[in-house]
Amino acid sequence: MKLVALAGGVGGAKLAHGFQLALDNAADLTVIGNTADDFDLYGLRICPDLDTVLYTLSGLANPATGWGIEGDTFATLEMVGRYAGKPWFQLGDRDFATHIVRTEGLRRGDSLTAVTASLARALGIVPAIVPMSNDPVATMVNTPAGRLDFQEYFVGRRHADEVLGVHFEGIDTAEPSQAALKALHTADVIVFCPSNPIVSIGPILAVPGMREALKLSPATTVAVSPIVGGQALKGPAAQMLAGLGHEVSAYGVAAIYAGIIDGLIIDRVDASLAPRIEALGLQVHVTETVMRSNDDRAELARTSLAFAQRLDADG
Ligand code: FO1
Repeated sequence: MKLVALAGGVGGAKLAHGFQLALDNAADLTVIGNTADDFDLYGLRICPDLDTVLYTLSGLANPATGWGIEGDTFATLEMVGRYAGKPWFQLGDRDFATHIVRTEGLRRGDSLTAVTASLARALGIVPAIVPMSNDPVATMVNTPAGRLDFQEYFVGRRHADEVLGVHFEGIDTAEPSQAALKALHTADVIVFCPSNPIVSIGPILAVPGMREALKLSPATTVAVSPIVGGQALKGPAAQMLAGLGHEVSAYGVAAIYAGIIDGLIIDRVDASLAPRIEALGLQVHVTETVMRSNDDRAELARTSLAFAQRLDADG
């Protein structure tokens, strides 16, 4: 059973970890990661979403934040701060190593796919972690304060600005990575992890050719709603959905994904939304979706797979 998970930030990485725990053979899992959050800082290429998956699947992630490395120290950043002013983006010493090695690989001419695979191998990760594209794509957020780079909006200004629009710079000329296309082509099940539908899953779907690859894939495709009880479990998904005119609910997520997925997993607290979601032509499964422990991650992973397999069997 070949499984592809589309993942953005922390929620996506947690469910990807659940699949790694739940599958008999973790090599059957490919995680396609969002790279539109990527940016350059201090001359280094930072890929926060790929790194969150790398650290989570290797057991290195900081459980308090979900991103960065547990127990990391910040001596390098402290020194950088003495030279270049107060840092606004927290990069730990060990995390810096990832960015240094990645940047060196990219400068050498290796693709982001190759560099990411090499980092994953070094960390002992069995599933494939592949970028949506090898080409740079940058999420830009339109706010009343003007157009902001994603990390400036998200981290620098703590996603406090109203979101008037979002666009993905470079997306028109970006190509999907061959690794992502191949994984979609051979997948039995595709899962959209509970990541922000606008800025985490949105860029992956916006890469030209990606929607077609999803449509052509023989896989059953299900998503897990990142909106529970009208709120995002983490991050600015709720404000973004509202700002862009979507309903802030699992129904709003369903409406965005309708036509691309076969089914949506929603939380028990949202059970009453099921009939409206079904009216969009989607199957619905209601379960606990909040992942507080590794057991929760594995359980949600097993539930997602069983749901997809049931939809497949129902034809
Ligand atoms: N998120 C923050 O809120 N503040 C940070 O200082 C921060 C640093 C950081 C460093 C490395 C990394 O891989 C991720 C980091 N993140 C930080 C998370 C990241 O910016 C966001 O979670 C994603 O871009 C949204 O998916």
